[in-house]
Amino acid sequence: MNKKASGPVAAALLVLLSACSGGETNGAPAAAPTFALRVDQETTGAIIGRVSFAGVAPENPMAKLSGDPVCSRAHATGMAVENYVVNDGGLDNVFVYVKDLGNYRFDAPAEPVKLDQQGCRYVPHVLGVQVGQPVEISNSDETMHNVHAVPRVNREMNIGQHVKDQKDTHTFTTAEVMVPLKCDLHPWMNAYVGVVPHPYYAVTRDGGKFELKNLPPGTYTIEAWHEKAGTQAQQVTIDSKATRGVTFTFKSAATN
Ligand SMILES: [Cu+2]
Repeated sequence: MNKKASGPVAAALLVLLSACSGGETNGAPAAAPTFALRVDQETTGAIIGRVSFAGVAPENPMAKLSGDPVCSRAHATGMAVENYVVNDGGLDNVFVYVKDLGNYRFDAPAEPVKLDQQGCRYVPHVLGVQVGQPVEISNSDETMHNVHAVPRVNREMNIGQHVKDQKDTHTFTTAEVMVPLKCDLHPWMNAYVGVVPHPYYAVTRDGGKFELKNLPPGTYTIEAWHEKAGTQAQQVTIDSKATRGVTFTFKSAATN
């Protein structure tokens, strides 16, 4: 009886052990633990790119600032929201990043990425941060804001900033492109944070320009995200010590 029972018990134990070690259940030995590479700085290349904008950008709506006198005083002639920021035919506030870097490991920088509330708007409107890197959130206004992140995979965050010069720090724990932020007190205020597990990200500026530096040689999917115009991706091969030019062209969501 004991001998008959030992068969299934032993098999169950094997399956359990195998599951715990993350290996196969078909009897093959468990795969060796994966190890992450460090980037060899001697061989890195770079991408210098631009996001251009085809056509005429839709006019950005004006924020209804009248609900808060501090906000309306800060913008005597009104303030448009930042849906489309086009300079010299280039689209700014596009988050560009390497989507599939591969098995590299990076320490999260201790230096915080900064997000301020100035004149009842987020500065910057689009930002990037590494997983585990602190985001320092500040309030430069003489009014109350709250910073409310509504992520899909990260933990929700809602920080009230009641007084001028209040500072708080938040850390996103999981990669997520993009995490929307909003202020529940001022409905026009929003921002977007791209959380990535590596340093290869940029936000376009000065007419759609961006750079991704110190990339290890390889073939990558480069994704470009814009809050209204959508997302585009392209494959780019980076050779050792080489710099590649990359161009994306967006158009208005209304004409897609
Ligand atoms: Cu606010």
